[in-house]
Amino acid sequence: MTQYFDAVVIGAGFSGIYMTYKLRKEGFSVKTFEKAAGVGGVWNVARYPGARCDSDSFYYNFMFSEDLYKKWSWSKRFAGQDEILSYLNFAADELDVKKYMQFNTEVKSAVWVEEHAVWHITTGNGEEFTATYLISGVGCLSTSSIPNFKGIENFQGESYHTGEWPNTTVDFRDKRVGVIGTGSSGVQSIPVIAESAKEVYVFQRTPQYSVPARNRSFTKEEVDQFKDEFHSARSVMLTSPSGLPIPKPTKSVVETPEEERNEILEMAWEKGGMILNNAFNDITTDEKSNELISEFLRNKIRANINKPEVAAHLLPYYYYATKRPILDTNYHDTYNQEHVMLVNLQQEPIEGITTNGIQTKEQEYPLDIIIFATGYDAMTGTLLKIDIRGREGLSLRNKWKSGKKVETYLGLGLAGFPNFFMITGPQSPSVLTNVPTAIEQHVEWISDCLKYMRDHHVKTIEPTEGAEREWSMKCQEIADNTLFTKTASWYTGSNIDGKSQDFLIYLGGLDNYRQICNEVSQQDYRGYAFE
Ligand code: N01
Repeated sequence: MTQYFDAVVIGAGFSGIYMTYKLRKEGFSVKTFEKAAGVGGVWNVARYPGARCDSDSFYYNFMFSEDLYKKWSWSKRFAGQDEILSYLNFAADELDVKKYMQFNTEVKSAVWVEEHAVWHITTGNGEEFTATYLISGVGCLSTSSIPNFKGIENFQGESYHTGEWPNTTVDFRDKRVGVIGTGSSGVQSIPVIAESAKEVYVFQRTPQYSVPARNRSFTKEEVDQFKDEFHSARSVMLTSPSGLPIPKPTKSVVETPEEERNEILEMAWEKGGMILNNAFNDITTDEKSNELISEFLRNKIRANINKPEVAAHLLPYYYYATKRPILDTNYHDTYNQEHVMLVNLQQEPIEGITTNGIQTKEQEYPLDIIIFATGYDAMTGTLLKIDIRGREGLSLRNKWKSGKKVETYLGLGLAGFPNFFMITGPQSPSVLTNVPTAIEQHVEWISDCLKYMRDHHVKTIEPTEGAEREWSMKCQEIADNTLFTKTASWYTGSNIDGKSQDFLIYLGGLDNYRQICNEVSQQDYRGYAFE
């Protein structure tokens, strides 16, 4: 017999854990499906060497509960993957949600059944469920992407994608290792791999700006201080555009006198973390401002690399921060080591993968291990792996198919898909904020919406097409007034062949977004249709 739940949640990362807890607390029955063997989402699978979060650990956690917050003590300024995974297990146990979760279960399809106003959900295990509400907590970066290199299947050595790292130790000793990709994953893993590998070849298509993380262990006094400052930090997080306890920047780069600007930049560089890219208000909107910061960062690279001919290949040229800002630990210094070689793919593109290694236009690089740090089919990729069908059989794959604009309402809902909600969906602030803060806002909004529906005997809720179009245009308009759309990145979908080129993140800031969502619910869910 098909089991019924009020809500089915997909994914047991930050989103799924909090959503499950909230729904149970409000008295809804819930089943949460997770493909992996446990909670953690991306932190359960991106176990590559050096994997670490680049939001300060005491803010990269749940903050809806002071009690929960104070029970956990982070060991370092930026927590590693293993510590974050332990934290998420701790949080799921404290909130007692694992009993509502079914692991090792991939949701394959979800079909809206008009007659009964329920979602019919099928899993990879062949089980079937029905639910009034379907809630996606699949994450923004959970579908790995490996480019379609010619001959990839012929490679005789080991190969790994950073986002699907095995749960065992990969031994780099005496190995020739090739890393393709220099985004956050490549930049974090390359210095760690270089510690033990015999030779490391970095296949770089786009050189990257990077700021030192300046990671370090916390003292007991610092840990206590974070806990004491819970309320003051949280109140800034709830009103800042980034969701971090960093107030809205007020200074323009170009309008700040050179001496003062350099002082601010040097201070931000020394403190490390995301301070630098949050120090001014026009880094991603004004070309001159952006160039001043970009050149500051290029000069740091020039100063860091012993060989000017290598430094020349490492100098980025795109607008700083229009790809995801990167924090590193000894990334650029790594190129000063004799056994670390940079291969500039702008000069010698990859032609294919051979049995023996990587073949570029210039030569074959023999390798024992290839690491694909080549990123993700972000924002939409994971949802599109599930066959989701709304009213009259409307398929999400068709709604968002290549060549069509991706449209959502608030990044939360979709016209034609009743009672379907997305946590950090496309066109919400998500990845351009501190993600757990964005997740908490969405989970609370969705939970309030379901309570409203229950209290008002509403059977279905669904965005109108007009509201969806308006929101999507608004997101694109905001993005078009920035430098973000001038750079090819996973924000724009350009890293995936054939994907439509839309800017998939709301850039108006989490503070404004929160206010808009609150107005929508206060105005009886403006932009939604009820039945
Ligand atoms: O992936 P990416 P990532 N040939 O897409 C290159 C989050 N994250 O896994 O720039 C050769 O950023 C590609 O080159 P180019 C974070 O939000 C967070 O590193 O397209 N190269 C690029 O260098 C991050 O932004 C953390 O020219 C190819 C790289 O592969 C997001 O995840 C840690 C290629 C992909 O970089 C994704 O980061 C890790 C090809 N055909 C991840 N195709 C932290 O919290 C792609 N590339 C610290």
